[in-house]
Amino acid sequence: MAPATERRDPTRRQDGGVEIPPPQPGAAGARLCEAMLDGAAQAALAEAVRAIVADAPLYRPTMPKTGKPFSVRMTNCGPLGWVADKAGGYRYQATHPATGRPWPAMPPAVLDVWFAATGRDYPPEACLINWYEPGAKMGMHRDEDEAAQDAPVVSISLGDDARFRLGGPTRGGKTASVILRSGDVLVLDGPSRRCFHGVDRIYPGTSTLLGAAGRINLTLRRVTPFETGADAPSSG
Ligand code: MD3
Ligand code: FE
Repeated sequence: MAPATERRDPTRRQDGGVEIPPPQPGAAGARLCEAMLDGAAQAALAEAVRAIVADAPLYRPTMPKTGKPFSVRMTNCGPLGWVADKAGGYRYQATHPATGRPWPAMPPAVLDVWFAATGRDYPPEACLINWYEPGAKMGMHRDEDEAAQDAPVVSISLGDDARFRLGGPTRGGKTASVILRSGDVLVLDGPSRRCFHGVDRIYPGTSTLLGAAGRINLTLRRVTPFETGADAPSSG
């Protein structure tokens, strides 16, 4: 495994997946890799998430202006984590907002999924871990706190099914809804990376993976553009 700060030889080609039919112009490039992770891989990832949560506990973010709490609880792993609170707004930072400690490392299996699913040779910097209990949802939004808007985003689903919705580059208009199941990997590349999206609901009891109703989503993102050219770090 190459260190997460270095480029990797992209010998593992991207896992194909199936494109989600774009619901609007400007929404192309969303690919669903169904069952990319088998049961054993899902169980191993769930265990890795438990270890991360033991070190970096789930917390409930709040909206910047209103202070309204999210229904989803969150934590992160990797060099950077996405956090949100009324006082500081939406941002990336290297430490947990409650413990002040650095985020735990990204598990190698998570990096494997990124490289296999994207075909890119640079690593993600942030892995946001979302915990949906029954009734939790995520309203339509864009991921726009990353300078690296041209890098793909990868989402890994574990546990109960969820209804995911993809819109277009501006708010409103037609959407496509897709059920995300445990072991599915969703890749947002190209124009879809900048599109509105959300999670309407989860379906409690559709998976036994987690031993309780609920869903975990891992969202892998590049935050800062990876340097190219003569000054780029080289592996080996
Ligand atoms: C489409 N999470 O954390 S992941 C998020 O299932 C987020 O927890 C949802 O949206 C979840 O920001 C959806 C799939 C996803 C992630 C990023 C995207 C879809 C995306 C960025 C652009 C377009
Ligand atoms: Fe998002």
